[in-house]
Amino acid sequence: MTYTLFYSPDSANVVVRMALEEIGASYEALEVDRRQQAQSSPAFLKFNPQGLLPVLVDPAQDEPLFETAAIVLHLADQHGVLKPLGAAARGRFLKWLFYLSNTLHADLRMLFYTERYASGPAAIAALQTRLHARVLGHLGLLEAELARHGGPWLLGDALSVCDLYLGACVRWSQLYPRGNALGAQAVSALPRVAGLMERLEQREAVRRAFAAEGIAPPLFLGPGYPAHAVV
Ligand SMILES: N[C@@H](CCC(=O)N[C@@H](CS)C(=O)NCC(=O)O)C(=O)O
Repeated sequence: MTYTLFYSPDSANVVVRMALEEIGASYEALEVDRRQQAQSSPAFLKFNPQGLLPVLVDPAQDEPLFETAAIVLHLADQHGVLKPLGAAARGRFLKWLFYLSNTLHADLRMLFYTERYASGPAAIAALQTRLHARVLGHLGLLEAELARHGGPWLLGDALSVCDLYLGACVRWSQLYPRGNALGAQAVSALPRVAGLMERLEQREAVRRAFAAEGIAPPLFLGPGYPAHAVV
């Protein structure tokens, strides 16, 4: 059984790709050229009517999957890995996965595409300032959660898809929007989040996922831009 992942370098697909690599699942990756707006083409809209990456095709499912959190939750459930195994931890897993998706990633998206939410340079700059503060608040909350239980991963002892999702968000927050990203010092000021990033960076599967998208280390702390990313 082989999955198909639609991707563009350094887009949200990298969260799914890290999960696929960690699982050791068989998948093929098809690039959607965002420089040509291919994510809005009729052919791609059949897979995701939102015109957003990622999309994962699981041949065992009746429709293609979109939404990063839904895809990685599906993979974790199908393979029984990258999630807490005890029934009592299911709620904790879901709440943090949804927090990353609905709060941290949602605010990052608004920061990356501010021109879709505000008109004119002054309004855009003002909204970006508010969003910087919000993203820092979210990262501070995650730092406090890691301090509360002692880590090393967001859900405690074991790596989960939440850590992969958080890693991508922390990476992007230092890179995008180009010219007005948060900056690496915002992350290095959070020692527990930064420590989690260092642990992620050491993982072979994580490095393979980024290498497949043409992205070299450092991946999470002071990262650089890929050759042709359009986030
Ligand atoms: N809520 C979506 C957001 C995905 C998303 O923001 N994808 C971006 C790339 S990181 C995208 O496809 N952007 C193209 C566009 O907005 O035109 C998810 O979690 O999958």
